[in-house]
Amino acid sequence: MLSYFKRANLTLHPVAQKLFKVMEQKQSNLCVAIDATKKDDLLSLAEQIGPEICVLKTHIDILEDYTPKLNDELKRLSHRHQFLLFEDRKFADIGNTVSLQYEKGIYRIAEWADLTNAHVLPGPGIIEGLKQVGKPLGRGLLLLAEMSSAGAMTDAQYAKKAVEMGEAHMDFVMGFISQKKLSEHPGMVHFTPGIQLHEGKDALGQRYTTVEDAICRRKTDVIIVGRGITGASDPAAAAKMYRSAAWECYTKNALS
Ligand code: S5P
Repeated sequence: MLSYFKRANLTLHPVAQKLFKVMEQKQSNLCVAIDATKKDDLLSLAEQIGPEICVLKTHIDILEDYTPKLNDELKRLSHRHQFLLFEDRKFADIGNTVSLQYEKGIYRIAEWADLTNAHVLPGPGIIEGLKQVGKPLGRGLLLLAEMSSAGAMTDAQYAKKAVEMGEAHMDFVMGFISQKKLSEHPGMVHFTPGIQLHEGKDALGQRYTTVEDAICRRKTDVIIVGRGITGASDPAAAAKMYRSAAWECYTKNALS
């Protein structure tokens, strides 16, 4: 398999290039989902795990004390620790509406998030709408091709369509949220949520698989870990452990 370093040279997408380089420099293919509802918790966790991650994933709309100043604080942290910011907005509307949701409103996502994501349910207009806003700012988009939750409607046919839509818009789409590698294009990055140390589930339909299963066997690129790290008694130590496990799988893949 190609190294991330080689893949950086096989894509023209500015965010994918930057991500591959950060991954190689930091030896990290770990994205942490910090689903905090207070901004101090978000910032303090980001500060603790910053050195271990290539991407910080946020749900900005769950914060109870959001102020626009947070955008700058997140940007500062991302520069200091060299990680990218991913707002997990999961856009799902017609092109015109999502372009407004992405650019305007309170959160101004396009202003600070290097990447965001969208469902493909509405068809390619959603990509066009987000692209109008994000491409001039040098942003990137991930498409949700498969979901981790039990009973998800993202079957093989749906995932195939998502990949086709993504590959037809590679000037803005840089990858997928999926449970396995779906696209053979070296520039497409696969992010996989639903990761913990052991297989299992939560009380609300989330399903977990392991780092080894996602990266070694299903050949995805970046693991997304939330409560496995943020709920640990020492989140920095947990992040270190997930990072090295995921990196070890990647290096094994890259050698094969
Ligand atoms: O299919 C998905 C897609 C996403 S982006 N399943 C997911 O769980 N996610 C997100 O990943 C979810 O919104 C959450 O922020 C994170 C998983 O968190 P965890 O605590 O279950 O690891």
